[in-house]
Amino acid sequence: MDPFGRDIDLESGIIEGASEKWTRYLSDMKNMYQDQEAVEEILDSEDPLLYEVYEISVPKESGQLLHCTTILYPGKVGNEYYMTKGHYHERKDTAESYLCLSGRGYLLTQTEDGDSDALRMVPGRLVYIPPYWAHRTVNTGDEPFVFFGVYPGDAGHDYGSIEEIGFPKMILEEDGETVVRKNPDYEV
Ligand code: S6P
Ligand code: ZN
Repeated sequence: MDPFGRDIDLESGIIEGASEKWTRYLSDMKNMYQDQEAVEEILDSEDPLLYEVYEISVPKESGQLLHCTTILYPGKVGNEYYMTKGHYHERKDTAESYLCLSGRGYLLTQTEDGDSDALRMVPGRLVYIPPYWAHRTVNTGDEPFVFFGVYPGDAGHDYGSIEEIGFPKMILEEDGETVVRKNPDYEV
């Protein structure tokens, strides 16, 4: 393959040109929110789009780098903000960097040993996800939360354990404030 360039709109996160795009709706991750009554109530009337991911197409091979933007929309399910599903990389020894382009939110991380963290993300802030750390993002603002990510081509995604146990920390709105709370349902 030859070197190439792509244009990324730093506000909207849209990548022009030959990129792949995929989307996730509330129905795709309805069991991952704590307030299941709130989930059912929303799904009775609509199935909101939670986020879109644009990915620049390169071979998913060792030595390549994948580049993507995520556009995570604002909203809540009960008092829990819209979030991504979250994953480990299938090849667990692969890292990832996120650069926040617009909006605001949090990066939640965890390891299989039970370590966890919550890092704030604002435009211009880079967060680094070392190998072996699962990662999820949360939109705590009123605007789309947009970030750019770079990770190894052969990293892959492992959603399995996150779908079952979630993350140790959750980001909630309480009395108009954004708070980081321990996930009461989290068990290793
Ligand atoms: C890929 C990278 C992001 C996420 C995206 C959606 O390694 O971390 O592109 O895929 O933010 O999150 P998720 O957890 O649904 O893949
Ligand atoms: Zn990742």
